[in-house]
Amino acid sequence: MKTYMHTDVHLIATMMAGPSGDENDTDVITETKPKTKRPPLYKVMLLNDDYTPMEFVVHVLERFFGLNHAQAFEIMLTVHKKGLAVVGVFSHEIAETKVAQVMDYARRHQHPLQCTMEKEE
Ligand code: TYC
Repeated sequence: MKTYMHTDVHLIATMMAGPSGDENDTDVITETKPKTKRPPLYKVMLLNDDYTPMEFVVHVLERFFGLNHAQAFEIMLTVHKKGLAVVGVFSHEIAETKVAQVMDYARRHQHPLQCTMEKEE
């Protein structure tokens, strides 16, 4: 189980030289500031191929990515024309699940459709 809590430690040192002539007092104050960091996000991408039917890709986008038919058709066409497209951005665990679901569904239907994930910059 990963956590994304980071802590910065700032050190503040003050040399005290009072009128007493005491030059040796040293106060050291340590402040810790908890810093929350958002977990990394992952792009899930669909890759083009020459064999998977367009209607199957549209169905996959509706079924696993919650897109309506028009959105799904548009993204399918982008993949078809450009070679690939980002179909969603998720946490590592959700992205892995989406990729596995799509790959398994395509395999069961004997289509070579490929789905991959990549860490967002
Ligand atoms: N290029 C495929 C065809 O012409 C359609 C297709 C689109 C396949 C998107 C994969 O991710 C894909 N039948």
